[in-house]
Amino acid sequence: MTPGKAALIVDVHLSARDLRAALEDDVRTGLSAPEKHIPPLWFYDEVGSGLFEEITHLDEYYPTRAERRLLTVFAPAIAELAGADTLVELGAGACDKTRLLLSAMQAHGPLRRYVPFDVSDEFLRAAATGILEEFPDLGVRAVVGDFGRHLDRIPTGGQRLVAFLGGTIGNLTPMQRRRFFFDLNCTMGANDHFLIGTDLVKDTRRIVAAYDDPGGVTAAFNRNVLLVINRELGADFDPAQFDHVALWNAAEQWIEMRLRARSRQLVRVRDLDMDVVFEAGEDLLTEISAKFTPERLERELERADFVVDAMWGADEGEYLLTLAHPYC
Ligand code: AVJ
Repeated sequence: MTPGKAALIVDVHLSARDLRAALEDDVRTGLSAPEKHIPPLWFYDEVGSGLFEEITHLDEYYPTRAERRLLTVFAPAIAELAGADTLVELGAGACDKTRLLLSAMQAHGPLRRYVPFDVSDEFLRAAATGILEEFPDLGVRAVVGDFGRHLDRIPTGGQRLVAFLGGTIGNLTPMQRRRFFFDLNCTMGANDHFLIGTDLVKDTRRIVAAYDDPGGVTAAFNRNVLLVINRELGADFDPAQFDHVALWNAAEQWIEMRLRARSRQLVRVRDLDMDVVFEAGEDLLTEISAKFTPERLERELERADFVVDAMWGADEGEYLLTLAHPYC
């Protein structure tokens, strides 16, 4: 470490053992449920993270580009409204978006700290190290945790901008979302701000196409969760026997990704001593990705005691950035 430069500090609240226990729980519960499901968190091993990165470059997958466009234009306005000296980033944000925010915050005022928060230890260290190289005066305090459980471990103090980008909030059910907004609000001070990126409801064909590309990258990403379960828990899924399905649930206003058994499948999960039957045509629900209207998001935030400062992107109707602060 160069003298005079800020150090990288990593707080680990989620060990490899905790993660494994969580996967065991999720597989045991999800595969024995009448409607089989597995949380989307488990897509993201090294291969899955690489496939997601590939998805963000697909012509059909518009949200990443839409969010980056908005940040490129509005990061200075966000920095000015938030007036923050600390950026907290929830979830695995692509680093180029982080840089847009950090640069704007630095140009605007006294940027001191960056707190990336993620479940993946390795990902965090790599990302945080890269940021430190570019912003050598920044104090980087990385936190390894699960935003469903460890929001209260995020360092407080100073004036913080808490960013939750990429539309990841869409992976939560309305109940989980409500709980998340409420828990987050409880950890925030009167001068902190919350920046959230959400995909918007739009032409259904366009949304479905973003989750069902003709090159099959999203299908490979979807099936990868079976390979993760095979490797981590000694299961014997044959991914080739499952079709990738992306469908729009109009009642819930979300995309569902499913893996549909092409024929009857008998799957053994060795480490859980568990045998699972998939009937032909039976689905495993692997992800929901909720889409919003600006009005609905504002209502949900207000219900969790947030006040909306500004929304960007609502006019184009493609993607939305929202800045809010706790109502005190
Ligand atoms: C990373 C959760 C925002 O829901 O659009 C992309 C994940 N799934 N293609 C999304 C994803 C299929 C993505 N998020």
